[in-house]
Amino acid sequence: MGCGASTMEMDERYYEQKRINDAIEKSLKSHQKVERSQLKMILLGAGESGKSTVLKQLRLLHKDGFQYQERLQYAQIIWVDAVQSMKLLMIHARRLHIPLKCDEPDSPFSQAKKLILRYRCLDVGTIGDESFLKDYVMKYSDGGESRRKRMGTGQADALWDRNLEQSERLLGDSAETELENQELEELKESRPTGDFAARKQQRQQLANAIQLLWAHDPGIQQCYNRAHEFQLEASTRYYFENIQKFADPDYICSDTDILKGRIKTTGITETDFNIGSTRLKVLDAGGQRSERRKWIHCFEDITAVVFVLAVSEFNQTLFEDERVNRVHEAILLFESLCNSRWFVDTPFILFLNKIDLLEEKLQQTNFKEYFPDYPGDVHNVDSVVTYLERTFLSVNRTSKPVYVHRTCATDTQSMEFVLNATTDILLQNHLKKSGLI
Ligand SMILES: Nc1nc2c(ncn2[C@@H]2O[C@H](COP(=O)(O)OP(=O)(O)OP(=O)(O)O)[C@@H](O)[C@H]2O)c(=O)[nH]1
Ligand SMILES: [Mg+2]
Repeated sequence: MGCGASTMEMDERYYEQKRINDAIEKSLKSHQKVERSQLKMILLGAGESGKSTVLKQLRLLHKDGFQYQERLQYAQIIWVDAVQSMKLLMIHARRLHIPLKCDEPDSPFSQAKKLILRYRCLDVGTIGDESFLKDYVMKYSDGGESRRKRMGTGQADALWDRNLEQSERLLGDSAETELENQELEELKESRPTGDFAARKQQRQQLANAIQLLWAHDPGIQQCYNRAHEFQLEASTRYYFENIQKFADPDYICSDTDILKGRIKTTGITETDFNIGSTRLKVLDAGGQRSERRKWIHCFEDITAVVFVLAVSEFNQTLFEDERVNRVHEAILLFESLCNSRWFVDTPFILFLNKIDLLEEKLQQTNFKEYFPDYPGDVHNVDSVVTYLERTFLSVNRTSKPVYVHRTCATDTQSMEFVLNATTDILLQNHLKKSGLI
């Protein structure tokens, strides 16, 4: 009778089905676990390479963009950076023996020069909390300049950890600090009651002066073309070309302005994103030398490293050490990170950033002067970038993949594509590691 055989068959089929169901359930559970688990991506690279700008693009793409307060703060920062940049161009023109039209007496140009040089950058009306104001004073007070450089090397930081007062005496900084403290107090006091109409008028005159010198003093343009010989903000041209809107004390920054604006990162910031069902934490680390000692504290459990290189900076030196070429420094930094024990099998994504500025620069600069073994056409952007890409990939002594993207971090449209590709890589690698694909 077939009854016994059919029971056995049914048992077998039942157990087979159960095995399959169990396997599917297990796979589903681990899939859910992976989806719920948080991926961690860290942005690394030298100072000013564009890490925070990449983070800003991620915020535009996957979060609610920028807050009102932030837009006000950037308006203030950009205005002051614009005036400061024009001052720097005048000062360095003199050092580089570039004749300036504004040095000729009794002309509208010399009036404009006086107005700009006399302007106290610590303008009333600054918005922000205590720590923002302190950074602001540090950045723009006359005494802050030398101290900022020393802090960039980490020298001042180390001493400050031990004893602030003693270190200031050692560094001969007490006068500078006193000046900064005084300026901070003045700034706080003047905040609510500044004469708004007078300030608005003063800013308008300054904006006109900057516009005049930028457009009609050939010496200023000549000096700007030699800006790689000193330290000038990367977005200076943008600030000058839009100076009238930044002069308005009521101006609220657009997304593009914020992408162009610069606030140096100190420490490491963490931002959480939800991308589909995946949670992604992005760490943005300050890139100047003094900041790098903090990096190691967050190297654990990193899903991927995004290393940002500013390819346009091949003829510039570090802010914190003007004897060191920025791209040479970045190669050494990339080599040590890529081969570090922390990231043995952590995928790296290399952003060859500031491609737009490289294009501009190669029209008038000989790349071979800075990289003598470069074999290609010195004005060919593609060839130069390929050379830099090969140089970076050649220092990877591990078997892990290094994915490469050419980027312009300030361009939202192209960054959307790059960032989607980047998060895909992250997810794929994570699934692979978890044995799910
Ligand atoms: N034109 C252009 N400017 C860029 C690009 N990427 C960044 N910048 C500008 O470069 C400046 C520095 O960028 P940040 O993102 O602050 O640099 P960072 O790497 O975070 O610098 P640290 O915080 O000091 O480590 C900003 O003014 C940006 O607007 C780019 O691809 N093209
Ligand atoms: Mg930054």
